[in-house]
Amino acid sequence: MPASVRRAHLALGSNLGDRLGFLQGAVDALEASPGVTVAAVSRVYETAPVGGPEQGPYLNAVVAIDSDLPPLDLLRLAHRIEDEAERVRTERWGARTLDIDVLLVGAEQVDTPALTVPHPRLWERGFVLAPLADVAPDLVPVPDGGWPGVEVTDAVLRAPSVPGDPSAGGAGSEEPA
Ligand code: A4P
Ligand code: MG
Repeated sequence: MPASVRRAHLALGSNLGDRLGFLQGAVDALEASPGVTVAAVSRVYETAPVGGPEQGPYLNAVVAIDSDLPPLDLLRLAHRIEDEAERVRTERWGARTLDIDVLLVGAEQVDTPALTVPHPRLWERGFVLAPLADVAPDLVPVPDGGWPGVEVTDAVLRAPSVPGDPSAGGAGSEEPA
């Protein structure tokens, strides 16, 4: 029996270089990955950095995908896409061009040194919860006033496979042409 397709959620973050370009590159790379369908893409948030050394603000987003890939394969895919982003723009040490975290893979639970799913810091981070609430509103109650340090932007990530994506120009678009 083939492995079943289920919904997974990946977090994207960038605070170096062409931040929006790196997030779009991640969406494009996911679209192009065999066995992966992009189902929804959140709005783009500008967020104050949490933890780590002093660094610039992030752009964060969440992508919902449908895939039959096991969680570890999704992590490997995430790392491959991160590596490609870093190859495009080799920056000095410090903040990263692209971070992709595996937040949720259906109802699966993984607890190994290489991978923990659900992501262990998922529920405490506004920069993850705000975009996750866009694509999975049933999972995330939005607090009054939103999350501190998290601001929605006007930027839009294109995902041609997503119904209603204005950039796709297909049926279901909510925007006039
Ligand atoms: N790993 C284990 N579980 C997972 C998972 N569910 N998803 C392991 C992804 N990776 C997972 O991650 C380090 C190792 O975690 C991986 O090799 C993998 O085997 P990494 O992405 O290489 O390094 P990192 O991201 O610097 O470390 P870490 O601990 O994952 O940090 P976080 O939690 O990702 O936080 N502030 C704002 N505003 N926006 C951000 O996006 N991101 C971070 C990074 C900190 N502050 C931020 C943001
Ligand atoms: Mg990470």
